[in-house]
Amino acid sequence: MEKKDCIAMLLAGGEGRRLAPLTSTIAKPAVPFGGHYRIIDFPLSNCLNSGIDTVGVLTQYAAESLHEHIGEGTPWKINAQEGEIALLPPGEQGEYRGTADAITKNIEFIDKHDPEHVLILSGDHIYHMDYAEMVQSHKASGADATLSVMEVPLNEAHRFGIVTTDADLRIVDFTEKPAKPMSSLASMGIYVFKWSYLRAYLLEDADKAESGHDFGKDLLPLMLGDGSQLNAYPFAGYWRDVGTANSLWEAHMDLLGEESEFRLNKSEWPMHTNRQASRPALFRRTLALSPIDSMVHEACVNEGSVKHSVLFRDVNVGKGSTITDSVIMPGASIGRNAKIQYAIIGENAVIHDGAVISGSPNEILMIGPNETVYAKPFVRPQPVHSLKESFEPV
Ligand code: ADQ
Ligand code: ADP
Repeated sequence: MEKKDCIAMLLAGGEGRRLAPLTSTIAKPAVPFGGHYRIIDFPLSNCLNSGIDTVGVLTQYAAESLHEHIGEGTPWKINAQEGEIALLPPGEQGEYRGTADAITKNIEFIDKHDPEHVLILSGDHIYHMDYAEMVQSHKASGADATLSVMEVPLNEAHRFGIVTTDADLRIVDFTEKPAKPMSSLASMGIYVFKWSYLRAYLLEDADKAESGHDFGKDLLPLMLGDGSQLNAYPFAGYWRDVGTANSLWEAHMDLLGEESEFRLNKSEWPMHTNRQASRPALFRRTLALSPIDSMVHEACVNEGSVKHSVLFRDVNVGKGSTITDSVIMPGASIGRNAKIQYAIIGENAVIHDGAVISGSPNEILMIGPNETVYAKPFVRPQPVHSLKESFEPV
């Protein structure tokens, strides 16, 4: 096989516990985003637009949801003949114990392509990024590894790997998710390594009983401790880790308004997914008139009132229902006179007439895919004491 300059390995196997119940049956990277897409479409489209034609996708938790979405990878292929988008679930060597272990267990795949550099990506970020520029900076500096970094709000810094650099952008300190962050320069979880260098570290780490086999917790601190040259690559664009309900909700709100912070589909940076946009949205005659400050996608039928929200395709909103500051995923059905605010409603969920789902800006409520919500809270029957008490919805 022809030697590659750079291939990408896309980590997509995490459980996404903080996004439960949205991730109860699907992997976090398969969660719908922005009307047409799933989160993993962002790194996959970035690869295509950056000229990276070989991508290994590491799947584990709810892998089928990603395998079904990605298939042969045709929508993200630069050229039908060259390169490959390969699905790499755990094989005979057993489960992926951490992000680094997922790469170690696929050394054979990487060796087959014989790359000079390997780009490690995460499946749960919303951004447009030209990886070719990052790889270029990595080559120019001659670093062993280059980490993409950006400033995040200090009160969120505890969610990230935090780096300190010297004046030449060489990393002098890295702490994974510090309880009390001293700086707000965050690692974006996007790394470029010289393959020969990373390969040696992966093999060393594999045998360590005390290691969690994770890039952020184990490998990067070890490399830094050994005096390796790790450089920072500052990223200036829009980037969000959407691992929590609030961050996923905020990234959707960033799409709205005239001054939207993030535009999904730029002509110079097209997004690709596995389905074509189809039928238009339908607005029946409604008192509230058209949706305000919202994105409404194809085949929606809206008879209610929609404000500052994102409706994915095939969403139904019945008469008298109000939807504000919310995200309604594909196929969700909202009955009549329901009230939804500050919420994320999962794919194909069914919200019955009169149901109220009311969160707040600090507490976004999530309803899982295919879940049903009734007007009155349904309380599961207590252990049977008397027949009369049991099986009665309260
Ligand atoms: P986290 O986002 O917490 O922090 P992690 O949970 O390791 O990192 O997830 C990274 C990616 O790897 C996700 O896409 C996840 O699905 C996937 N993944 C997790 N475990 C996996 C496994 N066993 N097999 C395959 N894939 C797996 C990381 C870094 C931080 C950095 C943030 C930026 O550790 O330093 O600041 O990303 O978001
Ligand atoms: P999730 O955390 O939603 O399960 P992943 O499966 O991708 O998502 O794993 C992320 C890792 O971060 C897990 O090991 C989890 O224990 C850890 N983690 C979860 N919540 C936090 C938090 N608030 N701050 C730091 N780490 C966290």
